[in-house]
Amino acid sequence: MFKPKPLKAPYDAYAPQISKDIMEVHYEKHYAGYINNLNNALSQYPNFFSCSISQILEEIEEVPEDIRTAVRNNGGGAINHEILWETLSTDRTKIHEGTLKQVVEKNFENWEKFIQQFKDAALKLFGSGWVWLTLDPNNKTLKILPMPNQDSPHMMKLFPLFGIDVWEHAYYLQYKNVRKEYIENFLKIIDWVAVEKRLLSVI
Ligand code: MN3
Repeated sequence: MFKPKPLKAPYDAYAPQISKDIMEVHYEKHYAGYINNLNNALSQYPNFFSCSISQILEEIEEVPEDIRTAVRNNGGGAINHEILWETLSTDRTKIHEGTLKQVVEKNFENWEKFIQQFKDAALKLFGSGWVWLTLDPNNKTLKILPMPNQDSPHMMKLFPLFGIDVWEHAYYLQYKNVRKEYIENFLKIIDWVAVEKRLLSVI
């Protein structure tokens, strides 16, 4: 069985960028629900519990057809939020000067261009989904990747470094329909040190 991963800080620690109410509902209802539904689906095929969620998603075609959609949606929902909890900061870290910045500059020319492209993609994504910064482990290139629903970059054998959740549940309680303001504020509380740690784990 998969267990929910804890947040790094209390629900109110991410305000004012993300309100306590959003963090609480997002964690306790949405995220916990994905974990629960994933466990329920996999309980018919308990061998999968010896794999990590990312391994299961990388080989999603190996998952029996009767539970594949449930695993895709809820396994994606589980791991996507785990990456979010890992890469959100309560201490307002600055852009890191090390490897992450160098790799971003190599792929996007400069940090500002990367941020602008990321914001544009997050604003443009239609409906529910996420926009990710991914690393291709084969050629070590970065890509800004919009994905619908809870689809995970792991399904495309890409490694997600961090992402923004643009489902309305992630911002509507606080920002209503003003997704642009949510995106701006969200980017102020990314833990770039944690993002760099993820990068260093695969390069
Ligand atoms: Mn969400």
